Order: sequence, then structure tokens, then C-alpha cells
Amino acid sequence: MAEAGVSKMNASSVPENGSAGVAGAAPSNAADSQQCPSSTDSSDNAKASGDFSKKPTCLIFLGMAGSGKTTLVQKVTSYLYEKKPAPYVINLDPACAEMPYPANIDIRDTVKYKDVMKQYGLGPNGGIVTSLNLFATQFDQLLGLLDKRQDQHEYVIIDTPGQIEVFTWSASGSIITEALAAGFPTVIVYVMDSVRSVNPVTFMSNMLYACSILYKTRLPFVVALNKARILPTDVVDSSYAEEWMRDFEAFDEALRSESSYATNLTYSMSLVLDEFYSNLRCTGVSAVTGARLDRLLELVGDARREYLTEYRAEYERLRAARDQAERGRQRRDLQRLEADLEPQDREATVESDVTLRSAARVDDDDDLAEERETERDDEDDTESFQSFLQQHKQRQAARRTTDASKS
Ligand SMILES: Nc1nc2c(ncn2[C@@H]2O[C@H](COP(=O)(O)OP(=O)(O)O)[C@@H](O)[C@H]2O)c(=O)[nH]1
Ligand SMILES: [Mg+2]
Repeated sequence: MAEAGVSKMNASSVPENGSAGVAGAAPSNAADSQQCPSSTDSSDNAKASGDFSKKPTCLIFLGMAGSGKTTLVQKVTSYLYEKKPAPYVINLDPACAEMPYPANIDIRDTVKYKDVMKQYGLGPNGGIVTSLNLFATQFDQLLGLLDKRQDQHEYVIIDTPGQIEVFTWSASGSIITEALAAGFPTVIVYVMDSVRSVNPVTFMSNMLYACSILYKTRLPFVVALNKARILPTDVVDSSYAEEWMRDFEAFDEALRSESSYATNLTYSMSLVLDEFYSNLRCTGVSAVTGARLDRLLELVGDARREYLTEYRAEYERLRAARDQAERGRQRRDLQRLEADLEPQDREATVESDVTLRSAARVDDDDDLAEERETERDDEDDTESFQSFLQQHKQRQAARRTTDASKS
């Protein structure tokens, strides 16, 4: 790619580095060589057969800016490094100033977002979206790398840009999510700032966002109520949020103390979200202390099982439906094209088709011989027809002479 700041992404240029240190975490390359078992027959079979039950779980961390995605990715990465095998970590935030975890793939090595801003005359948000778009065009190469390493990792962890809408409502975000979900068991970890959601109206906005992502991605979902006061050092006790989800009366009571014009709307919305809450996996966590990460991963395991039993089949069905719709569209286009053709165009097409077919036979010796034979037959036919005409003319001339002599 020639655009400013974008280098070609290939196996050699995609740095699978591990230089940024995480406390207690070995650099990924080192961890790879120490911990990752070499390919076994069973894993080769898994690759060949596309056996999803043996593939690593892809965790896409989404959430509002400042909710703690990056901090949580760092903590989960560090936690998994201790447990082994090491996770495969991908940073998709081009504007991230400091990455506190060792990433195998870092979008900033491929796309320089400040150069993209300059090159296209964009502001920071436009620069981030365009950088992600540029990266998405080469995402198949990343999938290739993941495919090669799928038997070496249990988790693939993906950090996304600060502003949630950059990923959730952009074409590139959808392409990346769909590409991952089509090839790997994929789970969305929705990170919610429990300190900033103590207001019921803000809580409802956050939940509506979570719900819209669930319906957009159609992927299994885990809500991480981050910055929760699980330990005395944390700021807020996240159990209020879990109670509001479980108990509508409790939420209603909290809402009564609000005198905002949005109260009525929030009340109606909470009724709508009742169904969403009923199936929601949710836990308080602290990205700073690492509290309840084991619970978070337990819920992720649950979500993975759901992917394998329900979402996978749904994905296959959707893909098949899309392929069928595409084939139908192509057929209709062809029919429309045929209908648009004038009769003389059609004759011309038929003629040119014959010409093409005859031209295509030139290379084929047998067909050529056959064609020459046919030509000879045609010549013979022409000769016999001419002699027939000759004889006919002679017979007529003879009859005319006989008639003249009689009269
Ligand atoms: N107290 C507390 N602060 C946190 C926690 N997680 C993240 N933070 C802070 O929240 C701010 C935003 O975090 P960051 O991970 O950059 O958010 P992102 O934009 O979603 O990636 C940082 O100052 C973090 O230190 C947590 O669990 N507890
Ligand atoms: Mg971040």
C-alpha cells in the first residue's frame, strides 16, 4: 500500500512483538517458544476439519471511552500469562499512546494514524476510523497468522479503539468482527464503567448501547462491570448494577429520585430491556486489582459454549442465506440483461458465440480434422448440387428441342 503511514502487512512485516512489559508476563515470543506445543496430529486435524471446539476463543473488548478496556486487557493478559498458555494479543487502537501489554499484533506498526490524518486532511476521529479501515483491508493476513497459531493459544484478546462507535458502527469494525466470528469462537466482552453508571439514566444509556451491540453482532456477550469496589481500594460497589438488572422495582425506585426529563423515557426503556437482562452474563471486575478475573473467564467459557451450540449454526445459516441471495441477484441481473438485449443483438450474440466456439477448436487436432472433414463434405455437396443443376439444364434444353421439332 502506498498511502502515507501504511506499510504492507505480511508475515515478516507484522511484528509479533512482545516488548512492552507486563508485570509477571513473559514477552510473547519467548512465551511462544517455551509454552506453545508444536503442532500435533489432533490439532492438524482440527485445522483441516475446521473443528471449532479446538480453536482459541477470540475476546473482543468493547466499551465507552475510559471504561477501562485497555487496562482490563492488560490485566487479563497478565493473568493468562501466569496460567499458560499465553494469549495471542491484538491492539486495534491506532491512537493508543501507551500500550501496557505485550501485543503480538499492533495496528500502530501497520498504520500511523497521525500520518493518515495529515495525508487525508482528517481530524483525530476521522484519522482513527480511516486507519482502522486501512487495516481492515489487510485483515485476511492477520487471520492467516491466527490460523497458523491456533493450536498454540487458548485465547485471542483484542483491544479496540477508545471511542466505541469507531469500532461498533464502522464498516471495518463489522468486517473484522464478522471475519473473526466466521473462523473462531468469538465472544464480546462489554466493559462498563460502574463508577460512571451510578446514575440510573447513564446506566440505562450504557445498557442500551450494550443491547444494540448484542443485536448488531449477534455474538455471545459478557458484561464486565469494571472499576467495581470488590476490594476496599476500589471506588464503587458494582452490585447496584446487578441488582438493577435483576430487580425492576429496585431500578424504578432509583429512577424516582431522578428529576431529569429523560426519566420517563428511561422507565419505558427499562421495560424493553427486561428480556435482554434475563439472559445477560455479568460480573463486577477490577482491572486495577485484577479481582474477579476468574469469574470473568468462567463467564467467557460459558459464552464460548453458547457460541459453539447456537451462534455457530446461526452464522452458517446466515452465510448460506447471504450466498443464496447473492446467487439470486446474479441470476436476476443476467435475466435483466437478456431481456434488455434487442433481437438483432441476440442474433449477433448467437453468431459471435458460434464464431468463438469454432475459433476455440483450432488448437484441438481431432476437432480440426473433423472440421476439415465437414468442410470437404460441404465442398462435395456443393459439387454434386452444381452437377445436378447442369444435368437439369441439359434435360430442359433437350425437352425444348424435342418440343420444337414436334411442332
Ligand atoms: N479505579 C480504577 N480505575 C481504573 C480501572 N480500570 C481502568 N481504570 C482507569 O480508567 C482510566 C481509563 O482506562 P483505559 O484502560 O485507558 O480505558 P479505555 O479507553 O476503555 O481503554 C485509566 O486512568 C485507568 O487507570 C479499575 O478497575 N479501577
Ligand atoms: Mg484503550
